[in-house]
Amino acid sequence: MSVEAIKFYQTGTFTVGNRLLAPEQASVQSSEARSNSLNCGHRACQGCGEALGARFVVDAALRATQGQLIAVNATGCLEVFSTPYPETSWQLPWIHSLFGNAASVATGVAAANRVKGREKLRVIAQGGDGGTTDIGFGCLSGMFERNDDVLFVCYDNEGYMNTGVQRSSATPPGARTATTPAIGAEPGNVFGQGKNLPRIAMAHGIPYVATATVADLRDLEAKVERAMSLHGARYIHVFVPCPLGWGAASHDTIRLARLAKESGFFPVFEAQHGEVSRVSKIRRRVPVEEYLRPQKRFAHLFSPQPRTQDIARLQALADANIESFGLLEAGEPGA
Ligand SMILES: Cc1ncc(C[n+]2csc(CCOP(=O)(O)OP(=O)(O)O)c2C)c(N)n1
Ligand code: SF4
Ligand SMILES: [Mg+2]
Repeated sequence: MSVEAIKFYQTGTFTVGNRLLAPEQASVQSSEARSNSLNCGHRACQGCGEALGARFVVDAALRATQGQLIAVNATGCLEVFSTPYPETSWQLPWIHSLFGNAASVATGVAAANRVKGREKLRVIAQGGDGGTTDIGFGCLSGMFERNDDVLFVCYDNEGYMNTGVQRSSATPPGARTATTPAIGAEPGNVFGQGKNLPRIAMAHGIPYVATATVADLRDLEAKVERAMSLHGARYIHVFVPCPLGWGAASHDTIRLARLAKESGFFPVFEAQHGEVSRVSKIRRRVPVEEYLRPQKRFAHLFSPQPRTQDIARLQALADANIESFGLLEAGEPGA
């Protein structure tokens, strides 16, 4: 499948697109037949990366399945802002699970479809990083281990945003959250290594694991399409900036996602049956500082005095990703 980056032909409008390309190369969003799965009227904050990511993911999954799709949604921002009872912004069959059991509910939906002989009906489960890396982790691991026919999508905004920005196991070191305040000798998140869910998913040997960001939406769509062309347990981890929780400008969502990728802080790759099969190379390497500075959750690393050791620690995480995933083009310094 050839994939063209999404082009914004008319800056300043909502026109997103690739309309001038052949239909098979055009993005899902540029198609008149797009399903608008997550409709207007939802209550996400301005610039919410999660709303953007979910819209692209579910629309792509709907196209890939010719509309034969059921979504299971863990508790979290995505569920809360899209379904204030009795309203909903979803344009597909959608079920709200508990905070921690979206993977199990999705497994049940897939099993029910099988029993009913609805072979074409596919299942997607989605949740935030808290619902995935923390409370939902056991259910998800079980879903992977049984190789249940579900695509699970994690929208990673690095914290429990729905309940007021608490720390999760996906919160980066040093970041300020409501439960890791920027005070004392070690301000911000004191816990260090985090929990690398894509790597853990790969360790289960499942057919497909991918990471993506909302800075490259065509890449995200293509990964969803690839995942839906396969059966068994599949996992996509999408990096989705959260302006409210990160203390970032709402117009910086795409820029921050791009900087996370271009600094190596968030590696973008695909893996099949436990082995990395493709990585998105860094196009213009930037220091991690460029990614950290626009976010108030890292402000204490720069003022009143620069906390050089903490910044160096974050840079070291990015460097380790660059090294282990081979994110630099051959010939680039450090490659
Ligand atoms: C068992 C249980 N504990 C706590 C909660 C409260 N709760 C609902 S959503 C949420 C955090 C969601 O964080 P995340 O999964 O990262 O999604 P986000 O809101 O960041 O998108 C919490 C703590 C709950 N609903 N159920
Ligand atoms: S708090 Fe963050 S994740 Fe939740 S709706 Fe606002 S921007 Fe989106
Ligand atoms: Mg979250």
